[in-house]
Amino acid sequence: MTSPRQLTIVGAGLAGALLATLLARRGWEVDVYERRGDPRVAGYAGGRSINLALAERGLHALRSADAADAVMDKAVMMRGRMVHFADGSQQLQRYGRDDSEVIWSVSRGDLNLTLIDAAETAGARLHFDRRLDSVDFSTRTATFLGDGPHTHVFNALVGADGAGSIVRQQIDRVAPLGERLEWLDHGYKELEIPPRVDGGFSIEPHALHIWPRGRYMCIALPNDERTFTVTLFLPNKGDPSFETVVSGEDARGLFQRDFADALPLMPDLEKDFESHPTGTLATLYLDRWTLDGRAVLVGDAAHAMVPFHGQGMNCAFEDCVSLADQLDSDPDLATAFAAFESVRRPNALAIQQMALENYLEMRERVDDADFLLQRALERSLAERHPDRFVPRYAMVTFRRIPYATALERGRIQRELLVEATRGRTSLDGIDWPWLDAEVERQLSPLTVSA
Ligand code: FAD
Ligand code: E0Q
Repeated sequence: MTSPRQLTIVGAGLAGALLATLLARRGWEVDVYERRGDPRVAGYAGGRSINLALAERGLHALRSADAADAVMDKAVMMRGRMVHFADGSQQLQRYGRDDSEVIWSVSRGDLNLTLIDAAETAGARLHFDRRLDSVDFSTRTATFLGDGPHTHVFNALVGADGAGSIVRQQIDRVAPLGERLEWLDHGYKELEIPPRVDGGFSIEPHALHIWPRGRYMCIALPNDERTFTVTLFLPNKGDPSFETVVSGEDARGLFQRDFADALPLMPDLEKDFESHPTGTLATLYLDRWTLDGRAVLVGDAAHAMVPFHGQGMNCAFEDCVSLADQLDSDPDLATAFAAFESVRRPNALAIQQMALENYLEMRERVDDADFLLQRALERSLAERHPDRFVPRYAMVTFRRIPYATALERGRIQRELLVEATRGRTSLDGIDWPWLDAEVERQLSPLTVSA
């Protein structure tokens, strides 16, 4: 069966705008409906300069849409985590082997603008100020609200409308998706470090700064305009939590005690803390992502995750490339959607799990002696067996092997690291012959392209 090459995408966010570009460039007729106004007219409605870490998976997807150069023009390189310890000392923990293995801080607003431009240039039709309200799947009619209701008859609907997806809600009414939302009992608040008086960055620009404090933490990512966006992650209950840290004055007290080196860099802490909303965090699990050939979910709409691996957007972009490839190779939409779901769902589940694990690692292990010893051994093994022993972080961040493979190989590697360092405080006396043999026995070589 051959379906017409026509799609309607709901959401011109990161995934929606990229998918529209990829498909329009391949000759698909694409309509995109977005709740917000056109950011090129009204300014980006996200408002403040919020940034994201872009890694190899996302960058690869941008390259395949010819959008990488425009994005990389304003990206700030981050070589590693700059850990700010409680005693005020700092340490740069490199992410990769050298400057070929780094991640990039990009502005969400600029990135979204670039992708919206790319989608339009490629021939997609964009409709702003159109919020999806309801869908009648029997007549393939979608109703959008803007200046009054607008109905649109679609061939197939792509839900790229984020974690609170209305497409998902509407599919679920006619064919339950088995939705499970697991809330994290932590929230976040975005704050800012302005430039120094001379206009420069006030802390090291080429790093993702992190202040790990056990049950909570702060991070800061650089912006092209010399500011940093700081994100405070705190539990929702207990002490300290968003229950006890309520006013700007409370926030100052917390920073005074726990993030003392950051406090003098944040003149607007009180105002930012009180005026910015507290964000919530959750993982979304679905049993299905599709409604036969009529609808499919991508990105956060299908698999929202906690942000602690910096992979939500990267994963969403990978979804877009995968879906565009399936649509190109299979003329039947139902088959293409089903193939997309079966390839991507296990991988989304794997990165969701790794993102949850990374929160624990970030907030309570990066300053722990056992962890640092395991990391030292990990580096040695990666050097001894560059084709077999690739640290899990690197498999997720610098490679494009399936997330599920990274999770599985990471589990094997972790067991080896724990076993080999048990009861030790240094790498002296490590049983290298045993370890090398185990690596060769348990970890097959990864191909260069992966
Ligand atoms: P969104 O970007 O949410 O886009 C959805 C779009 O749909 C929006 O434009 C919205 O206006 C529109 N929309 C919603 N409802 C409707 C409707 N009814 N009708 C029409 N349009 C609608 N990921 C990374 O890769 N790296 C990071 O460093 C990173 N850091 C993060 C930090 C935080 C604090 C958070 C919360 C997330 C972070 N992420 C990160 C994850 C990333 O933000 C998401 O995974 C990504 O935005 C998902 O893209 P999306 O297009 O699926 O959804
Ligand atoms: C990255 C890059 C929001 C956020 C984004 C990130 C990362 C972290 C901690 C957070 C993970 C890491 N990380 O440093 O291990 O690599 O994107 Cl909190």
